[in-house]
Amino acid sequence: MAEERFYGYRKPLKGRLQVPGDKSISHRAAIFGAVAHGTTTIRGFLRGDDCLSTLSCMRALGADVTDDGDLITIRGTGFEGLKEPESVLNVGNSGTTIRLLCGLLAARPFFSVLIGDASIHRRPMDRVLLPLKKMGADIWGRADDRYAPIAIKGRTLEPAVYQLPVASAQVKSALLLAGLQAKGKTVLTEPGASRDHTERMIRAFGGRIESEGQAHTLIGPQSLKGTDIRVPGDFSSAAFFIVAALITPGSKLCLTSVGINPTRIGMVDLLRQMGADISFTNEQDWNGEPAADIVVRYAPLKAATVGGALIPKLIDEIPIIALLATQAEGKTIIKDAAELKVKETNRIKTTVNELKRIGADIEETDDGMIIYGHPDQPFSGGSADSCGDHRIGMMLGHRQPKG
Ligand code: SPQ
Repeated sequence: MAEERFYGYRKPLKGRLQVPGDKSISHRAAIFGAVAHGTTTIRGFLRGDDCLSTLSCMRALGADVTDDGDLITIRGTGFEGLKEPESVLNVGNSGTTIRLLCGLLAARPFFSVLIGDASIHRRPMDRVLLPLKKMGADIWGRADDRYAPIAIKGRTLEPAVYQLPVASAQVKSALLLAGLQAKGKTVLTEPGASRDHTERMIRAFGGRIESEGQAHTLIGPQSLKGTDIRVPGDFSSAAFFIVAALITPGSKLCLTSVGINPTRIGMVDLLRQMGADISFTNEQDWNGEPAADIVVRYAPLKAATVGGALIPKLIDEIPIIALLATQAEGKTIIKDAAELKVKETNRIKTTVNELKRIGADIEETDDGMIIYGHPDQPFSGGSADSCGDHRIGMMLGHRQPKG
């Protein structure tokens, strides 16, 4: 009975809803719109702080951006139209912004400095700075290039032939943005498939890039052409509602026009393995990005083990998957997820600690966590802290005390 459960909502969740636009795609649309020639319009842009930071950095670099509250219009002047910013570029809390801008600005012939908030200044930047230096970039970071602030004296770069040590869309995208401006063939190889929004967006803006398995090849320099972008709903936002429905008996939700890019929806494969009833209808193509309505119904779930190649495809969903696993019968193991340690917080620690504080049976491991699901045992309750991390805050928001 719904009212006897501690986790989940008291009443079944029923209806249709649209989640906000995809964060990763919004960042890229703002950057590519500014460096393309001609007009780009963006519908469905995510007006969260992170993407607004990207937009404000692009404005500071000279991009002509107007926002009527619905449609964003960028009149792009090509890579060569960007100009030296008058002040430091502040990315706020956005790792995507700082890393992608490193790649973009390393090839522009001017000086720029990138800063962010305290969390950004603790996140590793050497993963981007080292390969950019191999391309010839004059780029420096605090503590032997490990952290921001970052200073860049832009110059002509060599193309990259680089094997990424970890699957990272931000590293890949930074190097692709640099490679698009360098003369010759850039070839990047990843150990696993990270999200491919940059590759799709290069094509949407008339650029050329080949992907074969985990190898991505482009020949620079390239000139891009402005286009009309529709940003689908963010699967990572939809994930919170999917879990809310899955843990609340009697629920059925339809989440409309959500991005279902295969590199982003590893969680759907996992949920099906756990016994979830989840399906896609009304499939569409939005500028090369697949989108669909997602229909999800409550179902009792069983534990699963997740690791390997699936991890990059559900990395941002792991906190909410951990919560879900507390309500799935048996022992769920999440492994090969050490990358979680270098997100806005160490998401292995924050997920485990905060769920433990309210009574979950969960333990930390070196590269993930183990969750013992007890669907029939209420949590003890208590207070928990998002630790300033949006994905932890949203996960904890599902907690609804009994009584
Ligand atoms: O921008 P930020 O803060 O790094 O965003 C996060 C998030 O959870 O909001 C990570 F903290 O998502 C990353 C994601 O984990 C966004 C992203 C992208 O848009 O390219 C790629 C992923 O990171 P990675 O490790 O693949 O580079």
